[in-house]
Amino acid sequence: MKKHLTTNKKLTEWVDKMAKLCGPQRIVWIDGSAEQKLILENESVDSKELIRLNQDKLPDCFLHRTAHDDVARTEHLTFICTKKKRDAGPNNNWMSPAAAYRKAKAIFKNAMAKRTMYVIPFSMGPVGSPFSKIGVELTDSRYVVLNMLKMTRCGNEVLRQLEKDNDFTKCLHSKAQLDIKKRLILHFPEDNAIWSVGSGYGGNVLLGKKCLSLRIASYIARKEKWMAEHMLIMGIEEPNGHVEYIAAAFPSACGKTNLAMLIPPEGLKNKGYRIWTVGDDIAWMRVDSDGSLWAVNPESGFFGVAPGTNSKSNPNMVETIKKNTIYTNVLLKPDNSVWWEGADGQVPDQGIDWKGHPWKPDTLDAEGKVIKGAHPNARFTTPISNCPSASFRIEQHHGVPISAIVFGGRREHVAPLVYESFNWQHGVFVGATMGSELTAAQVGKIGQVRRDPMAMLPFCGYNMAEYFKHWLNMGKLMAKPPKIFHVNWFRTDAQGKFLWPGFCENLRVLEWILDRCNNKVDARKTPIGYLPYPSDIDMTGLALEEDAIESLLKVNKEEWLEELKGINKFFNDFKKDLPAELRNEYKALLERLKKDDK
Ligand code: OXD
Ligand code: MN
Repeated sequence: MKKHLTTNKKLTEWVDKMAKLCGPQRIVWIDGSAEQKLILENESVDSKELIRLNQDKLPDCFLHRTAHDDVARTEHLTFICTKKKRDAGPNNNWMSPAAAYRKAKAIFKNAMAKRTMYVIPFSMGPVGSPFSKIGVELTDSRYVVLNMLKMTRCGNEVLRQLEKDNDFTKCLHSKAQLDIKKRLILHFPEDNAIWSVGSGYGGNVLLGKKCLSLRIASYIARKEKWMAEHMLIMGIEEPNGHVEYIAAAFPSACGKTNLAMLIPPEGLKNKGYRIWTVGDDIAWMRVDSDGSLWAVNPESGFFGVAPGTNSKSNPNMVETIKKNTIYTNVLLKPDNSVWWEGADGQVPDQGIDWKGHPWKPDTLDAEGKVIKGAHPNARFTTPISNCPSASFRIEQHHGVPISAIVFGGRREHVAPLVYESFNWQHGVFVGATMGSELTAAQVGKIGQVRRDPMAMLPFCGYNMAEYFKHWLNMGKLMAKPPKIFHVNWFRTDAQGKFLWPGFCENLRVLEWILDRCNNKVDARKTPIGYLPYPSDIDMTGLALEEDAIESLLKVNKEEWLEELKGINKFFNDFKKDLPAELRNEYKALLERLKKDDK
């Protein structure tokens, strides 16, 4: 493999120092070439880290299985390590940098013995864009390298950029023994560094993603006056050919990826709508000289959840993952292709499950539960360039202008299908009080609301009270701030049946949102914000139950008064740090609800 190109002393000295700590047998610099990718794939197949899938059906596709206890992000082992505990806030686990380095060093010591240390220079955002940030990840996992090649721009072009930029996030990862008792995901915002050890699961080890692009980036963004958010970015091409962009934040399992690449339902497609996908998970946003907010997706791939992905939920993703994709923890079929619960087609009559065991449908485990073929958090990693709806703006250094910010959660009651905030400050309150109900898939009482402000609770790299202040301040920097909305696709009727069909039909709501942004429709003023008149949501080709749209757009005063009690409790966690503006918004909403006698 080729030698590296860098003259960046800060980088070479750091690589030497980390190599001394981890004791690898050799060091390989990732150059981003197709030849090197092929070598790594072949080596991974030989070492059984990857299984080559049926190349006729799934060209350039591979399967990887993680350790059984290493299948999701481990939030309780994830820490923000700042000198002062207050800087991490009540929303984060905290460790002092000294204690964290000491603990982690003991695990990293010679952890890469007899292994290769790969040096991955990567850029989050298009290389050279003023939005972008460079990181360098050191890892002893080929799986990590092959994933990073899809999820980020990496290799020699980034090293060349580093000759000019010098600064980078120092990312160190080792699988070590993949021992959950020796697993730590540590962030050192004051040192611009991330150390992750003992895991091989994407969210813990693809350090450009949640660790850099959200936790570290949110910390940097506050200082540099921009925003790093857990948001999809999508372009909506309107019948007149104009494309408007929105950014949207939903907690996990609320359909962010599906929304980002939806195909319009017949009625709207005939009108001339089309969707362009910019990103499905992360948005970096800056105020430009035109006074509006512009966004880039720092990633270049999707790391999506496989179960439930099918031609109804996400036809564009079904196309995207047919080639050049790494599947993790899905079922292997006898023909060497893959399957997961909720995939298209028939359930296979046999296969090898995500744990590597022979599998047949409807087999029960010792506790009487059906054994799954794929882990519920099984994933695919695939480049955005595979996606039929990928926006041509993805590589543009300036990103896209954002017309609307949309927050959402999973609520059976309370939140209507859509509402618009009165202004930026009220919109920040709407985002800060966002919540989702726990489902049977999560630990906790079903129906209980978990607050997840701006869907950033696990990803904000500093005190969330300061994050709210930052949002409020950003509004003041914009001459033309995006309008802020809240949506809820999950409202149910008295029998517990969903009132709204969701999926591609959600575009009907986005159409109203854009009409509001362009002052094309009036709205009904309610205590919680502006709501649509039912006739302003285009229902062409959609048959809903009678009165469903009225029920979807109802604001129930009693439910909202109850909701405010939960919000008050949540706000109290931030004590005196909570910005007065949010307290005031709380009081104003309470007043409006009390006054409202409808
Ligand atoms: C993700 C997540 O993987 O939010 O995107 O957990
Ligand atoms: Mn996410």
